Amino acid sequence: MREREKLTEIIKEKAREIGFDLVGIASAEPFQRAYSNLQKRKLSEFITNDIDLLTDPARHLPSVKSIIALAFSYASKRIDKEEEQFISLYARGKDYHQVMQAKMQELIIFLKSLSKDIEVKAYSDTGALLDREVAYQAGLGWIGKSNNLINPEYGSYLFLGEILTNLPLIPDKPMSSRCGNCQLCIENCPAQALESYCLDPERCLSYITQKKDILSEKEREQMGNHLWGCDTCLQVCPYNRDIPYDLHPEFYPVLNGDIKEILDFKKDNLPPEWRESALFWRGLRTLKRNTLINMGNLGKEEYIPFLIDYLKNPSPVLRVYTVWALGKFSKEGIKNLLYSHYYKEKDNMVKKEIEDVFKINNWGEINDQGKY
Ligand code: B12
Ligand code: SF4
Ligand code: SF4
Repeated sequence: MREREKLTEIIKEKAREIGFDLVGIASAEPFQRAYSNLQKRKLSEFITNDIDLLTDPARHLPSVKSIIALAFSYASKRIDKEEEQFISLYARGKDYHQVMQAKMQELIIFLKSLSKDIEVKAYSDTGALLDREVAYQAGLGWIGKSNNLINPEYGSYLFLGEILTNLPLIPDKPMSSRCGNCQLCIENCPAQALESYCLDPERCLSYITQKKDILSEKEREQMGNHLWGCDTCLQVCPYNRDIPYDLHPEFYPVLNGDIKEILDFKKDNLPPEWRESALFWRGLRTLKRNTLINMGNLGKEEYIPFLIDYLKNPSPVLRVYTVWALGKFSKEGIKNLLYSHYYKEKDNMVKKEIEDVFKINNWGEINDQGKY
């Protein structure tokens, strides 16, 4: 076996021994296909809009000759009970960023044992390089119409990561799309965010549940019972049917949603499975905001006492969503409660929300002159 082939094989073997389900090698040439696709695409606030940086590995490591693409499956069948709130599977186990970094570090230590002059840079959702495009170039799968990277054996419940290196390795061949005439992800997307191979990130529920600003009326309605993320385009994909499940205990789904519990979370009473989940990066306030919206959309009477209590929350942003959720219960008692709260409320944003709730419910006008 020639030297480069041998080196490539040894590295792949080590990656599998560490536990990665998939490993492949991408060439370090700029990603031309992605470059032209990205020029036509809307990008989200979660990634730079510098297309060169997104598609040129040398901008990340000038000496780069190859990219080792890696993936872990997080597919699971361990969720069997109905829950009030929807939490995406990827956020129910340990934060994949940490698991990936630790496992990639093991591989980097091995790479360093092979050569003194080695240079590396590792990313998993952490850099301005496209993880899916790297995985596609390295033959780990194809990017489907859902935008997810799909492997024929493991499906698309995959976490992706990559190590850029100056080692000259043998690249694998990209896989062409096997979506064929299927359109299931496009037809079932609850936010109509997908159009063949393209995603409108601002419509995607996964994005809306993570977005910081005040959400529009439409976004709140669309969120439904989604506390975090959305898995519909994964759930309906035929390539996720006959796949291996529960391969890594780190990703077993241990986190369950309980609306009332979340509203009571504080830094010092937070269960470890919440602290260690990938959904925690946006902080407690975003989770509470989403929970209040979920309550409004689910509309169960049993939520009313919790919501009334939340009108005393010190955060004006959370009071805005509390008012909105209460407004979903078109009851005389709620109208009177919001009416009297309006005159105690000091924050203009919350007052404006109460005015909007009065308008939407045809409860008459409410304003600082005290008429309604
Ligand atoms: C920002 C971001 C998001 C944003 C925006 C995603 C987007 N597609 O624009 C939001 C919050 C919506 C999101 C949601 C999700 N994300 Co995300 N996200 C990212 C992040 C940080 C950047 C992705 C990005 O903006 N890419 C820009 C877009 C334009 O590129 P792309 O998605 O690769 O799209 C390619 C194709 O569309 C293709 N293409 C475009 N046009 C055309 C036309 C044709 C004809 C063809 C063939 C191809 C093609 O070219 C593009 C470039 O390769 C990456 C991590 C990273 N650094 O890469 C994770 C990442 C993509 N996310 C991931 C995951 C798991 C998710 C969710 C499943 C989470 C969830 N359950 O809620 C959803 C899936 C939503 C979906 N259908 O894409 C994984 C993907 C795993 C996989 N198997 O694909 C990643 C790689 C994180 C990781 N390291 O594991 N995400
Ligand atoms: S994650 Fe949900 S909202 Fe986003 S594209 Fe997939 S199905 Fe649509
Ligand atoms: S649901 Fe169908 S179209 Fe969508 S990614 Fe899966 S195979 Fe492709």
